[in-house]
Amino acid sequence: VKDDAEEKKFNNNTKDLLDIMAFYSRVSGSVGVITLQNPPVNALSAAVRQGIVDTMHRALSEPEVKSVVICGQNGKFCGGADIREFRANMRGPPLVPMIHLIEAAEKPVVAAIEGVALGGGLELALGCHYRIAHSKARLGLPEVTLGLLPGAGGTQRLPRLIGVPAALELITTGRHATAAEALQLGIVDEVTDHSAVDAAVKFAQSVAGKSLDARRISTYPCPRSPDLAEIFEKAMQEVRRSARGAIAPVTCVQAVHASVTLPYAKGMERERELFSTLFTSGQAHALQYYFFAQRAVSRWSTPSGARWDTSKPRPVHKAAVIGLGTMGRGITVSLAQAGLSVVAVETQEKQLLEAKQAVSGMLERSAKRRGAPLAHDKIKYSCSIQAVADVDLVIEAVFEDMALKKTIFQQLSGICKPGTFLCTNTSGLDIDELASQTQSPELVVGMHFFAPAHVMKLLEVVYGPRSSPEALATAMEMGKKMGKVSVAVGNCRGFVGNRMLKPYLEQAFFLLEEGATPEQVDQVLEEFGFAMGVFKVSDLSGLDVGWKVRKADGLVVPGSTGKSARIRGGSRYSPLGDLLCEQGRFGQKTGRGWYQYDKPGGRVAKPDPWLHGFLEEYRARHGLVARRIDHQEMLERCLYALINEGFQILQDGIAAGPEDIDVIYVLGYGWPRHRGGPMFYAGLVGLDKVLERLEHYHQVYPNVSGLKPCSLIRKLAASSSPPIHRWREFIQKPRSQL
Ligand code: TC6
Repeated sequence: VKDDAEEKKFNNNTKDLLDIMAFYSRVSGSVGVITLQNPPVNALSAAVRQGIVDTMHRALSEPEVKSVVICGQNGKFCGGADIREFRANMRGPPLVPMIHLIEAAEKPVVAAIEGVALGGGLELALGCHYRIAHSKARLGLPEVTLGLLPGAGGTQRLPRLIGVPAALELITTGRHATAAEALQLGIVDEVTDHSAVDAAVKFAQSVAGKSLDARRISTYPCPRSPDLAEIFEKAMQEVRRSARGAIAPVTCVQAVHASVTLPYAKGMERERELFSTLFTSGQAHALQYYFFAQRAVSRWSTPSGARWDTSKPRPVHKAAVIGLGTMGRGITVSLAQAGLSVVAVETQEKQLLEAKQAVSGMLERSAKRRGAPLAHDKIKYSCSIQAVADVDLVIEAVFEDMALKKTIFQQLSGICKPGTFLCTNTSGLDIDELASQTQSPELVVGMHFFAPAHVMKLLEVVYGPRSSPEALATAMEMGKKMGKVSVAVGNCRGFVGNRMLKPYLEQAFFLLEEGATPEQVDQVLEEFGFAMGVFKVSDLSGLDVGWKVRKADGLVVPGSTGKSARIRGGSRYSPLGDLLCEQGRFGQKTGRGWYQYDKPGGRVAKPDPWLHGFLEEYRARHGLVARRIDHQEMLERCLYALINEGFQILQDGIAAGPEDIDVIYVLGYGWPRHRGGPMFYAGLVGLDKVLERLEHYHQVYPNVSGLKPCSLIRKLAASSSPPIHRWREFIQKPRSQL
């Protein structure tokens, strides 16, 4: 129910802002120019929409004005609807009639597209009669990535303009097209290397007074071909396969289908109907939360009060990578592609040669596939660690072995020029222990890359208790330069990602002991939306990795029997992973693990009867009676144990906020993006419900510490489960660490 006084106040405010949100001017006497003004991306907020409507009316009513240009300030046409408004009461003129007003105009309207025309921004341009783009502009309908469909006529106009197959591809992937591609597809009429606004004004003058009958896309018939039914069937199969449970891509196909089967007006009704369903869905909420979370993590802070806006990064021109195994190679490629000079060090000549060839191949492949720069000449290879003497930053990427890493840090501390940042690509070792090997511990930080390092977007930047804010800021900035999403995390065993993985994996092992198979557990997780279940991932990354860590921790006791075999330090322990490794089953690389593969290095996982027999024998040996475990229990135990650890991490101050954890899980661990991340998911399920289930499982399994609800989740649930953006208020500030 609208509050009249409030509405009036809003309208007055909007009126005050009109000149700011859509600026009107007259150019060359006869062209009305409407400039969207809403930094940073000229999103179509209520005030901008109001501004467009008002200035359009003005342009149409002024007899001197013969044509109109719509553009955006600061070289950006428009980034689409204002996503921040989606969760508030929608006000101001709606987008669809606003675009109709433009399309129906009797004076030609030309869109001058610079920077971006995305989502509602492109839909606005499609309502114009002509489109001129700058050669560097990017155009697209990315609504699907926000759990929506292009609901301002995009699903009805784009297929009419460029045909069904191309429209389907752009709408269901949400990808951005370059101006050159947009020209080739027929989305824009002209591309210029100079000012698109100047070109559009000239163009507008040239078309003034011409008939617009053939320029209104909504009046076009949708291009038809005899294989349309097949095209839709294939598109539907493809989105169902790749969407992993996301509903928006499927709904996008349905909306485009309406453009072919229904007249325009009816198609628009169908678009609105489908849009409304998506708009209120939990998935749209999750994806929009994730959009802002991914941007929020760059505004990092630490418990000691160091912050992104008060800590200055130092420029890095030359970097070094020590150790050219799989990770070191990927990091070298990323650094070189970011334009840095790189010294790549591997002490064994043969390995160095192999690495050089591999890195060249990786550079060539990513140049071919993703248009990345061919940066061979940026890299200098060396067998000697002395070669790093003049670099600004070193990333050590040798084996995950503390003794070896310590030796290297001692060497680096002596070799490098003063002030060189020393970073380690460890996935969980103590940063402080490494820092203590150097003369300047404040220059040491962790940079935890994910394999393959030149492809994966995530970087955990780990600050130790003595890392300086400048070192942290520099590593964060380096990540950004490499095209990564960097998340600052505190120093603890496994940091954020791997620390949360531990209780999750533990539950998966326990489920096998109690009667499940790896296939059943994986199926439940894949149905939830994970790209791969926990056992398939484990086979892919190698079972020996965790085994090595457990051995170093003294958890592996070969040949142990009886009750003690399944207890460590008073807590339940499953030796199943250790037993598989003892059999030489390391996963894909040995052709056997939790599944079997046709050969070592094979990728297609098949159920292994040997493993099923092994599990039966194991249960019999330990007096365990297999039971049928339902899907709900499997899912809850795996996910809630992981989420519980996430709350503990927040409470310990290792992650600054839930957004940091969610971004790490989506980008690094295959958590389905349309579920927002584990912490968002917990909020969506309801913290009281998650707490109740954890309490239940902890009662059933009192010796599993991972199921004991953390005090933060209790505190939040007791405070009526506040929305996720308020959780930080409930986290007690730990004592200063930096
Ligand atoms: C739609 O149009 C639906 C239509 C149908 C309706 C019926 N709204 O990414 P950056 C903020 S759905 C609000 O760091 P870049 C962003 O949060 C929309 N805010 O910059 C950030 O704020 P912060 C379809 C937005 O240069 C700041 O702007 N459109 C919006 O790396 C800078 O952003 C899209 O999906 C927005 N639409 O990339 C496009 N866009 O500084 C979404 C950005 O407070 N946007 N912000 O953190 C993008 O993909 C990128 O922002 C970009 C610019 C490519 C436009």
